[in-house]
Amino acid sequence: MRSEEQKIVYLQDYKPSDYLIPKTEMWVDFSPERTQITTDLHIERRAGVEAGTPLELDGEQVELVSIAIGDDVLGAGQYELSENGLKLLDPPQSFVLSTVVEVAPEKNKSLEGLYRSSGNWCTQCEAEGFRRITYFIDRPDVMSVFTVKMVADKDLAPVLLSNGNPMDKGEMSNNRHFALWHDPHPKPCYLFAMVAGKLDKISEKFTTKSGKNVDLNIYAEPGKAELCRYAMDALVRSMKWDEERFGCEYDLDVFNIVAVSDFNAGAMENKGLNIFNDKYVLADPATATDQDYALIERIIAHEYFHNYTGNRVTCRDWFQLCLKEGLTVFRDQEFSSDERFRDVERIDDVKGLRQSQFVEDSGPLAHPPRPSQYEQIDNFYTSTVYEKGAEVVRMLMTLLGKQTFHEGVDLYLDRHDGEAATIEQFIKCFEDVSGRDLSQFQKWYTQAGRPRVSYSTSYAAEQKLFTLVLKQEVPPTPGDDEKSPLVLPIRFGLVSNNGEDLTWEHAEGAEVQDDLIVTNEDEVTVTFHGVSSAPVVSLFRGFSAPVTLDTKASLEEDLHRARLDSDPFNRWESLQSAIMNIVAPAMDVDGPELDIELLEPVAVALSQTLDSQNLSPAFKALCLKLPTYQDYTQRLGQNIDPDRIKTVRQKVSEVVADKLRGQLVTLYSTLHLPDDYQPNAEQSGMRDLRNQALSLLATLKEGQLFELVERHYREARNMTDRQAALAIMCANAPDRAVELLDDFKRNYTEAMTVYDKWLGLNASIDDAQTIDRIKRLMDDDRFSLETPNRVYALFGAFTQGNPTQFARADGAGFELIADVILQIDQFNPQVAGRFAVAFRIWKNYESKRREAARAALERIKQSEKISPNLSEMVNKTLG
Ligand code: 0A1
Ligand code: ZN
Repeated sequence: MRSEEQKIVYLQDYKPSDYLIPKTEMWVDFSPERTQITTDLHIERRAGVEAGTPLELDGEQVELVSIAIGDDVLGAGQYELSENGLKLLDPPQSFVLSTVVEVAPEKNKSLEGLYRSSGNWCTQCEAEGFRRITYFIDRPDVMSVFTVKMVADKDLAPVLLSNGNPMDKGEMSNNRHFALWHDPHPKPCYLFAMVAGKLDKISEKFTTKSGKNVDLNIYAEPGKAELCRYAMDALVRSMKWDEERFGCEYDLDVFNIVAVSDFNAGAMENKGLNIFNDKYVLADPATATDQDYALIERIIAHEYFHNYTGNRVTCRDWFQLCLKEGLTVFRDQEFSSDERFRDVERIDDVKGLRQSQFVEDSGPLAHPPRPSQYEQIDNFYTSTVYEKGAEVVRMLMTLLGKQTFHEGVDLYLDRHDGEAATIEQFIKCFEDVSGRDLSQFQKWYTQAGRPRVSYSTSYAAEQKLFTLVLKQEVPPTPGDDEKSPLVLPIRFGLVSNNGEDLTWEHAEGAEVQDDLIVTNEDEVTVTFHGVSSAPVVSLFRGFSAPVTLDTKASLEEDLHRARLDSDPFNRWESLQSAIMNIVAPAMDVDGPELDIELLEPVAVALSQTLDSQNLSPAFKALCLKLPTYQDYTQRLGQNIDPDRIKTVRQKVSEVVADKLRGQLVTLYSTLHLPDDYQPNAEQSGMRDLRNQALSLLATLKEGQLFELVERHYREARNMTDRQAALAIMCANAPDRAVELLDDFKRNYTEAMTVYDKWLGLNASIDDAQTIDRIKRLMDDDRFSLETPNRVYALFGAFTQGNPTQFARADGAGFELIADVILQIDQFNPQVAGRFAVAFRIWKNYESKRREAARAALERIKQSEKISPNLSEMVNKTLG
C-alpha cells in the first residue's frame, strides 16, 4: 500500500462497537501444513443500535472455509469478504456466528498472529494480530470470555496451552490429543494466546495472601528449562511484591510463561499465559550478564503486573496505550527500586529516558504519551508511551503523596475492574481521592515535547531571604506550535556550605510544602524567609519531572552539589553536568579547543566520590561513566559531527583516567568479589565498578593496560566480566579485539543469547572494516534476518553503539541499514518500522551526513511495495 492510501485513525472518531461478543468458543486443530480454527462467536447488538446495522469483523490472511449462523450456512449476498475482513449485512440482534478458517503459521514470518518458532506454534496478538487467527471485532473494548479446545499430534505438540485455567485434557484417535482451556475473565482478543509444541518446564507453587494455591510453570525449548530458574525466582518475588505494595492478588489457578526464540518484542502479558522473547528468560552466570539478569527481573515483573494494569483493567482504544504501559512501567521501576538500590535504579531509568525518549521528543517523531492520531498502532510502542508515561504516573505520586496516590490506584482498579478505560477515567480517580483539580496536569498526557526550565537565585543575607525565579518554556514539536505550561512537581533542597539542607520559616509565591514546589506558571518567583546562610539550590531532586533543566550553573555550584547534595540523583547529575558544561563547546563544529585544565576540579570531585566511605560501589560505577555520545548530541542539538564528538570524548576520558590512574588501578586490583556468583544488586555494583575502572584506564591505550584487559577476559568466571573485557577491547584496541572475539566465538557462543553478544560486539568496532565486517556477519551460518534477536543484536549495536560508522560521512552506514530495512520489510513490517527509528536524528547531523541520510530515507520511501508500518515511519521522519 502506498502512503497516500493510508488511513489515519483519529481519537476524536472513537465510538463504541455496534456489536459485542460476550462469549467466544474456539476449536483449534494444529497440523504441520495448516491450522484449522473453528470459532463460535456469541454476538449481541449493543442496546440502542439500529436493526440492520451491518457487522464488520476484522480478518487478515485467513482463509474462510465456512460460515453459518446457528444451523444456517450463509451464502453469497448475506456477507461480504474483503482483504481486511468480513461484513454481515443484516445480522440478527443476538446470534451465534460459526466460522471455520484456515491459516498457515509455517509461512508466517511477520511473527504476528499464529506462527512457528523452532517448530513450536505460538501467537502474538497485541495490537492487531488476533485478526490473523480468526474473524473477530479486533479492538480492545470488545471483551469476551474465551473457551479454547486445542487438538494436535501428541508427538509434535505434547504441550497445549492457552489462557485461563485448564479444564480438561485427553487422548484422541490417530495419536492425537486435546486440551481444553477456559478463561473466566472477559478479555479483549489482543490478550488471547496459544502455544502448542515440544517444551520442557520448571514448576513452582505460590500461595496468595488469601491462601489460594497457584501453579507456576515456565516453559522453554527442550534442554533450556534449567535456565529459567532466575526468571521463576523473579516471578515469585513479583507476585509477592504486587500483593504487598498494590494489594493485587493473582486471580487464576495457573500462571504460565513460555519462552520462545522468535519474538518481535520483549514479552507479552496474555492473560495467564505470558509469552516471552527467550532472551528475557534464559540465564545462568556463564551466559548472562548482571545487566541481563536485571532486565529479566524487570520484564518478568512488568508482564506479571499487567495482570491488573492492562488485563483486569484494559484500554478503551489504542490511543490509551500508555494507560496500561506507563502505569506498568512505573510499577516495574518501583519493583526494581524496592528489590535493588533505589537511587541507582532511578539514575539508570533516567539515563534510559534521556537516551531514547528525549531523543524521540526532540525530533520528527515527537508525540504525546497519548497521541490523538496514528496510521499504524505498531509504531506507537515507543519510549514516549512507555517511559514518559511512567514519568507522568511518578509525578502523580510526587504531587499527591504516596498514600493518596495508592488510594487513587486502588480506586482505579476497583472502579474499572473488568472494563476498558481511558486516561480521563484514570485521572478522575486521583481527583476523587485527593480533591485536587488535575485538569492542567492531564496535559502531560496530551502535549508532546518537554519543558525547558531555567532558574536564577539571589540571597539577601541581612533579611535572610532566598529568592528563586523559575521559568518554563515548552518548545514547539512538529505540527504543534502552541504549547501550554505544565504542572511541575519540583523536589528541592537548599544546600548549605557543609551539605546540610537549610530550613526556612515560610515560603511564598508558589505552592511549597516540605521539599516540594508545585508550579504551573510560565514564570514564578518563590521567596524563602528565614534562610540562615546562602544556599546552593538543588532542583528536581530524584528527577521529579521529565524536563530539561538549563544549567547555566557555575562549575563551583555543580561541584558543590556533586560533593555535598543529600540527594544522590542530583549528586550524580551535577557531576555529569559539570563535565558537559566544560566539554560540549569543544564538540561544536566551529567550537573552541577543549580546555583540559578545566577538567582538573572535576577529576578531583570524581576522585573524592571514589574515596567516599558512604557511597555504594554501584553508585560510584555510575559516576565513572562519563557522559555518553547521546548526551552530547542532545546537548548540541544541531550540526552534529560524530567523529568530532568521538575525538573529544576520547580526550576527556584520557585526561580523567590519567588523573585518577593510581586510584583506578588500586580499585581494580583490590576490589574482591565473593567466589559464589550472585546476580544481586550488591555484587553487580561491585563488578560494575571494577569494570568501569578498567574501562576508563583502557582509554589511555597503553600496551600494559591492554594486557590487563586481556587477562580480565581470560580469567573471567562469569559473562559479566568476560563481556566487559571484550567491550573494552572493542572500544580501544580493534586489532586485539578481533583476536579475542574469535576466541569468544569458538568457546562461548553455543547459546544463541551469547552468539548475539558476539554479533553486537563485532558491530560496535569502529574501524575501516566495520561495514565489510557487518556484511560478513550477515553471511554467518547462524545469522538470519528472519530472527528479530539476530537483527537487534547486530544492527542495534551498529546503529546505537557505533555512531561514527553508522553516520559515516560517505553514507555507507545509512545505505547498509536502508538495505536491511527494505529486506526485512518484505516479511516483517513491525521490525522494519522499528529500525527506521535509527534515522530519527538525521536532521541534526552536519550537512554532508544530513544529505546522505536523507538520500537513504528517500530511497526507502521510493521503493516498490513498502509496508504501511515502514511508510508511516519514513514519511514522518522525513517530515
Ligand atoms: N504489551 C507488551 C509489549 C508488546 C507490544 C507489541 C507486541 O507485538 C507487536 C508485543 C509485545 C508489553 O508491554 O510488554
Ligand atoms: Zn507492557
